[in-house]
Amino acid sequence: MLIRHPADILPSEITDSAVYLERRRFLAQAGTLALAGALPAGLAHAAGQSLGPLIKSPLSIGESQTPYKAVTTYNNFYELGTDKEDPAQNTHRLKPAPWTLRIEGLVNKPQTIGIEQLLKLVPLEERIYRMRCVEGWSMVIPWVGIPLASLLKLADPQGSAKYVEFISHYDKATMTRGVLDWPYNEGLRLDEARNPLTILAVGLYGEVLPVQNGAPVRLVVPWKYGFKGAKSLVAIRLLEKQPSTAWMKAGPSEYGFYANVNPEVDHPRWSQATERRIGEFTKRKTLMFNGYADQVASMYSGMDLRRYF
Ligand SMILES: Nc1nc2c(c(=O)[nH]1)N[C@H]1C(S)=C(S)[C@@H](COP(=O)(O)O)O[C@H]1N2
Ligand SMILES: [Mo]
Repeated sequence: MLIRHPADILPSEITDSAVYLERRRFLAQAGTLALAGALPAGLAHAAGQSLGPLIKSPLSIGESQTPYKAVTTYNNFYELGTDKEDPAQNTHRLKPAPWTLRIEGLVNKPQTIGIEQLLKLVPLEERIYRMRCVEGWSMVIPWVGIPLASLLKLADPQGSAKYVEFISHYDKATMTRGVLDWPYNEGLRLDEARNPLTILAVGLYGEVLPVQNGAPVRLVVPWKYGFKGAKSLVAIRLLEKQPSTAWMKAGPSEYGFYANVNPEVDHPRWSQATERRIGEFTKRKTLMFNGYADQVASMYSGMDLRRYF
């Protein structure tokens, strides 16, 4: 018979993590449980654990935030199922701890960083970002993250590095087979990767990232369609040439490398001019670069954004 210390049992094993979090929140509000410290050590990196004091970023937007419940139950994470409700129900298929992230390729100082180490690298920031899926829905999510630029600096990219590839975890024993050419991967130009808006997210709503949102660490690029934001990253690779991506391979005419939010360039099968903000009924007009044009448009000056879609 196997007897385990309660600290070794992940909350996702006891109950769905979202339910767990709601219950913990209730307990905290009721004053029966202090937010940090009172939890057993084994829960240190479980979804819902508070990430402590955060820097409030001036890059945050002021629009009303999409409720926690919607952010964590309406997800695209095909490895955990292709319906929006699947990822939250299949969190047991991905174990976010222990976890390491490699930074490799054309760098002078390759890194293998444990998740706990990553959390302490630079002060964590809250970044409230507008997010837009290519399917036509949008959310406002208060991410917790670190600027990707600071991580890249640590690895010291070589002069020949021009692109960055992001590779998600994949385990064919537990995850979806077929659909895409796994592992899920994405890419950015090095200047896009270094843009101050680009972050690696480790949390949302001030707490450790739930599995369905890409635990323990995922990319967030708010001026691009959501598919750029590769989840549950195991490697970041610096390259000389533009990498192909899982979605480009699956549908080259539908999913481009740039993936900049552009209401003037339709998806071949639907218009991209409007979007439905989750929780709202009337559609909104989609904004150029998802509303971040002031911060990012200069990176694309002189480029034909219909060709480089
Ligand atoms: N590994 C991986 N990353 C992924 C996806 C995926 O299927 N697998 N889906 C992408 C898409 S299409 C979107 S819109 C966002 C959704 O992120 P969210 O569910 O956390 O809002 O994740 C992106 N990252
Ligand atoms: Mo998406």
